[in-house]
Amino acid sequence: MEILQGLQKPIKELPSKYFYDEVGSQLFDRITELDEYYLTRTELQVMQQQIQDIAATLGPRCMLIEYGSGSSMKTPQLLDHLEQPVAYVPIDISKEHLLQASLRLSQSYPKLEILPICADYTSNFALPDPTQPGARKVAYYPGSTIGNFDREPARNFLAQIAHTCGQGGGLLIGVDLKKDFSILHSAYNDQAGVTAAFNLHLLERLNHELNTDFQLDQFGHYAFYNPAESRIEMHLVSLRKQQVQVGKEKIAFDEYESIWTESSYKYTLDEFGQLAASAGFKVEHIWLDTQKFFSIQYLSV
Ligand code: AVI
Repeated sequence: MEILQGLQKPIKELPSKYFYDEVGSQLFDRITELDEYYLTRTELQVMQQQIQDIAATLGPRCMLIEYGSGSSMKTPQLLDHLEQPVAYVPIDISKEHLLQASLRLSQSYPKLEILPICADYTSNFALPDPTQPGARKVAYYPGSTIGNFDREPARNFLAQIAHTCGQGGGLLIGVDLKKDFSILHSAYNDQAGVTAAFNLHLLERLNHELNTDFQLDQFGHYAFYNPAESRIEMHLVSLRKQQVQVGKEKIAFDEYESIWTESSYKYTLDEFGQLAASAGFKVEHIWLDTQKFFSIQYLSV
């Protein structure tokens, strides 16, 4: 339904959350290893270099709530340095990843209470109570995934996190920053074509899971930085005039008409500070790499 509605809009669009099936997630993992895709590498470097300070800022006895935890690959680094963490709450839509990760972590951290939640993390899920009462709630949202939200949804989502964590709680978040457009452009137009494959895979997924007949070689990957809107826009452009069957409907494409598949907003530190403030957070601490490409920020409620 959401898919059909998106394709019937005057400017066609598909929600970027549909990228992440098994193959899409593997393609994304490959993106994170690309030379051009500085985000993951830089966030990891900042995290490694500043981990003592980050852990000290988060403080003792917190309940760590990870939004979109996936395989919880980044979590041990944090858990290893936190002082007496009380509980870890991974939230992810993929049950398999969630349970595998929870099992793995429970073996490595036998004293830590692990309370997985299988849910769309933007939905209104109920937070479980840890056995030990009185822990401060600290949310963890790495990867600059906040950049994939439009402005108003980003504010609403951050406000929801602030509400979940409550007074005394906080959010540790990775935020990609504005920079030279050519660096941004390369990050979403890699030489090896992995980002193009990731984008096109969305159509392949629709063909498999819905009744659609997109011809993959009749669409092209197109990503560019839109400075007026401070975002990378990713599109799939129809290479000819064509019709695509979507269930019982036929969707008509003009030559060069596009489907908007993703936005990735880039912020200055001031802009993100304003967004955080409008959602009820105060920026307590910012950690940066030497080139100021990427920030890790601790926001308090
Ligand atoms: C998940 N997210 C932060 C990625 C980004 O950079 O916006 C998704 C992505 N799209 C293309 N390349 C990576």
